[in-house]
Amino acid sequence: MPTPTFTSPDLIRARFSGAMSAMYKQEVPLYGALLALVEEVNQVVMNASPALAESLRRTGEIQRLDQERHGAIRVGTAEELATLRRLFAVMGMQPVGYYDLTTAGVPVHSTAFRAVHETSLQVSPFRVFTSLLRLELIEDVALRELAASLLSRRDIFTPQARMLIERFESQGGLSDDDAEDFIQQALETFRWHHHATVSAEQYQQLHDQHRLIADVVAFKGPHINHLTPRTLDIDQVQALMPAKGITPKAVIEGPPPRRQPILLRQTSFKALQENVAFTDGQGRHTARFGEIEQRGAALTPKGRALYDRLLDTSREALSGVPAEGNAEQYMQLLSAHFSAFPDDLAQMREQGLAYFRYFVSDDAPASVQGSLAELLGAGHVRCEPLVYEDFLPVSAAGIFQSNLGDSTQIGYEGQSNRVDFEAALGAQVLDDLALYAETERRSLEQCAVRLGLAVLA
Ligand code: OOG
Ligand code: NI
Repeated sequence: MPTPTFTSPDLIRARFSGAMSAMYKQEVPLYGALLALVEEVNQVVMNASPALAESLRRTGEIQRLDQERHGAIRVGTAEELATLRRLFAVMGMQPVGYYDLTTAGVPVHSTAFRAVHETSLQVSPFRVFTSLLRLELIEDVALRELAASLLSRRDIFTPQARMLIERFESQGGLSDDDAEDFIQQALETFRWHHHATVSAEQYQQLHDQHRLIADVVAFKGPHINHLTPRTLDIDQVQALMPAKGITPKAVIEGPPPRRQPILLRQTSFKALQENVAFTDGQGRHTARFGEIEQRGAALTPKGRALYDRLLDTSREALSGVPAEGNAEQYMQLLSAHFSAFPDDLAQMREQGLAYFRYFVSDDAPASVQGSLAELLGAGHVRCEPLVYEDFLPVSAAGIFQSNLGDSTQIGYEGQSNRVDFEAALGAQVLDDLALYAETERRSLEQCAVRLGLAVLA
């Protein structure tokens, strides 16, 4: 028998991401408007800054820019989460990181499914922020039982999707035809359902407990609730949104504007009020929204600790949570506090605050001597910061809250519970910092080989 040729998981992911974007554009036309605006601004930024365009070319980022997006879904049971893990594995996506949102008053914990190797990320950086509802946090016993019974009665995967996941696992891959079929079948899980599975009264009860609970429990599936394109200038897009009929949330989450962007800045537009059919009549549900993000350098543990400290002190200095009324004051506080974070790549590198990728310059000699610092100084080696591929818990909570129309921040008692999350997932989540460190190390090894050095440090 000839050996079967399988479609690369990276290509399945790239195609799935494109199919999802097309579906969401149809479902939420405002997402299409946002995409067009982001593309327009990205083009203006690249034209105005040849240095940035050159750095995007050198890292290959430029090819992934216009197809770059992340989405988010919320599921209700361990079985749903574990099956999603297997579904995402078909597309070369693995769970990275653990995010506990209960401290911010959102009864979920989460991970991000994404590709982990730099070559895969370059083909498609598509990521899905995936949250599991923590039913145990619903205090009302009858309501908790209602939620559990609704969840136990639904299957969010098509039988054909389940079959193709199993085939992928047993064969070690999917043929082109199967991959195409898989993409269509997997898409069904993320589709919007106009029909709710509950009565109007049950919906109200779930909703009154927490709006998120109604969103997770009252429908046939975990509809994709947003898709987020990557912009090169989030302040610009935020400023231009109103003119396009899009109302952004009050503040951009994450670090303040900088010459050298770090981590992740995000803003979203308010969730839409959509008509839904309950089992006994018409109603409305608010869940789906649009978001944009600007990604910057991935930070080392030292850099991240500094970021967390500066964010905390900025927020402590603000009276209340960032909102409409104090948005300007918050941005000023952020900028003032973050002046303690070097805004210069050489300093960020020398102080060990960010991860980098190293490249040998085209005109470097075939063999050289020297330390990394010396070779960088001589221009034989260049570096670019690694892009942050993950999420930020405080920012994610802000995005959740703005879309749940909820400005209260009362945390649930207790208890980050990574062990329970991983038991539900059926696997451990990967450590994002280890992934960045490995990418950096691989790039140094490649440079050493090219320059005829045993090591480069
Ligand atoms: C997820 C919100 C978090 C982000 O970009 O931080 C998120 C959700 O609303 O389900 O997507
Ligand atoms: Ni998001």
